[in-house]
Amino acid sequence: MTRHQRFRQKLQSPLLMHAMSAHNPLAARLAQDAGFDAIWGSGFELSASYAVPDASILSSSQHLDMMRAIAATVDTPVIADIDTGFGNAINVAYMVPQYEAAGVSAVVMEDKTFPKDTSLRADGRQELVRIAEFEGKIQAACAARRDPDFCIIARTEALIAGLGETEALTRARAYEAAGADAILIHSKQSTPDEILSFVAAWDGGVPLVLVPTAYPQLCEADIQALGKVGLVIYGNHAIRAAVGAMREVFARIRSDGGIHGVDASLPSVKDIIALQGDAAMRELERRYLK
Ligand code: SPV
Ligand code: MG
Repeated sequence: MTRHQRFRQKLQSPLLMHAMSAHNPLAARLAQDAGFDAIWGSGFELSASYAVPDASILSSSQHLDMMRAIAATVDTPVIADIDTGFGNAINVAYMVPQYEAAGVSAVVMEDKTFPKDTSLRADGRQELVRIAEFEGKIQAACAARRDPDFCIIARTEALIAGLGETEALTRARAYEAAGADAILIHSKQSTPDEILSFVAAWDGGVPLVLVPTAYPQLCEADIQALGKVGLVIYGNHAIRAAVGAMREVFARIRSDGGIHGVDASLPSVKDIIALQGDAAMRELERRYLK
């Protein structure tokens, strides 16, 4: 079974799939080792790793190159966060085959205007495109894919933009009709109420996708019990874990005046060399360095 087939089958199965964010191949490898079903190629994380806002500042090629590097490193399916599709339906038609060729198994495209602002920013600029315009973008994405198992996930930001559940449902239904394989419904409320209400009202045939960053109390068992959600995405936990760990270690080295206090608690250099694929290189050495 191909990686794309595995992803599609799991997305459509009654079992909830989980995806962990990654901003580089090393983070993706750690997520794979931890047992996540998929890798979330997060635009937020990649932007943060360049220390720029998640506001269409990075180019499509920067994101695409990272997705290619991640997909080449792990066997786990990769879901690429293509933001707004980098323009209109024409841009989408040109971008989707490139993501597919990069080895990713799915793209998530959101119904905001380009350039976007990130969803969870307080008082962010959240403007949505017309429903018909986004339908065209979904249709362009579906028509552009070459492997029928490559998934197109449509994301509505109606709740993020404060437009309410009726608008969110209208959009989600329209996006399913336009060909989306799943609907990502995002919320930045600190309780899951808004999302739970949307899920209860969802009458479509395709699975929902949740990103519970703002309402972390909703755990996988609760989401699985809802029955309509196929995928939960942990959107920024790789970069937040990295930032927290680096801050702590850097501060300790400054306060200790050296690395003696942190050394024993850090992953060893041997561990990092193993993560770099040392076993594979040793095999190449054994075979070919004569
Ligand atoms: C991302 O991780 O880039 C996302 C999820 O799109 S969020 O940042 O919550 O919008
Ligand atoms: Mg994003």
